[in-house]
Amino acid sequence: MAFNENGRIWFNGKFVDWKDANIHVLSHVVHYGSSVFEGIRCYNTKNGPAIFRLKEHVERLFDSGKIYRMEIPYTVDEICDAIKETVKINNLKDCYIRPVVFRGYNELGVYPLNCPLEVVIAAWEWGKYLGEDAIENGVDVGVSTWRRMAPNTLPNMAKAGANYMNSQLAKMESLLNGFNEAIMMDYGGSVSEGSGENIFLVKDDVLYTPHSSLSILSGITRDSVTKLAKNEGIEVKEEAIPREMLYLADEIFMTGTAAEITPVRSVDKITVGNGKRGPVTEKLQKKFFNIVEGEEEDNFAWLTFID
Ligand code: PPE
Repeated sequence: MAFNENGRIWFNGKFVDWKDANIHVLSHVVHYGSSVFEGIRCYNTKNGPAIFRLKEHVERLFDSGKIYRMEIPYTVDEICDAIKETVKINNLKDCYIRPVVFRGYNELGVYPLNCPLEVVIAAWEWGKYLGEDAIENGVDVGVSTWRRMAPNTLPNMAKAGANYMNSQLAKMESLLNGFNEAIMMDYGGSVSEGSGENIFLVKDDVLYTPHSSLSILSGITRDSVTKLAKNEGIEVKEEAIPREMLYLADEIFMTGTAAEITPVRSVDKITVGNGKRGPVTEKLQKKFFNIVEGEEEDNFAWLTFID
């Protein structure tokens, strides 16, 4: 992943040069993690660049803001337009888009409401999140000793910067232990999600994923995969998944905007299935990539074209 530092960033309604998109070190967000953000992908389909599920992402940004009493001074449509403009002005085709809303500079102290809200949209090229061959060959994951946030601690439904301190702990631990990614349990000990992905497993042709009450971010890729699977006649169950199901599953994959659909080939050094991408995973990947690459009809109306 490399930034193109010649790019332009949308900063509170205006485009500024990449190097000028700065904030003060005493901004509230730097000290207390007071931000909410999104990660969105734009794909270079054969009919031109198109953003995947733009409106749903922007609506989730506003939902995250609402939880933290952040009144974003733009409409959903204005942010959608600004995102399209950001891709366009930077001449990007395949890219990752990062809108972020945060509490800026005025005073310090935990109480945030006297600090101004700042809204920023940046975009850059970001290849495969978990490695170039991960989509085909899968990744090795470890169950983290860190759990996902318990209810009444930090709201998992908000995609808040502060949540990613938890993700960082799990990610560092997993990489230092020789894995590619972590899977965290929820406070009750059942499977929750990865540091930046939701998780699915296949057992006897049924697709399982942790229910939204199990400390997950309600992923938009998760929702897309669920819809694709149902459309293919695959049964999908959202429920509590015990840890040991990870060892017994026929197939496991992780989903996220950055990670897309990435197979898991081992958990805690126990091989998943036969250690290769399974048929259900492959089928769903194919459907997903066909849609985002424009090879197949966009029947779900998931794509917003830039031009
Ligand atoms: N759970 C977490 C904790 C998470 O961060 C993501 C996305 C998901 C689930 C999947 O959500 P969705 O993208 O709507 O399908 N993680 C974002 C940030 C990754 C990063 O390293 O930064 C992403 O994939 O954009």
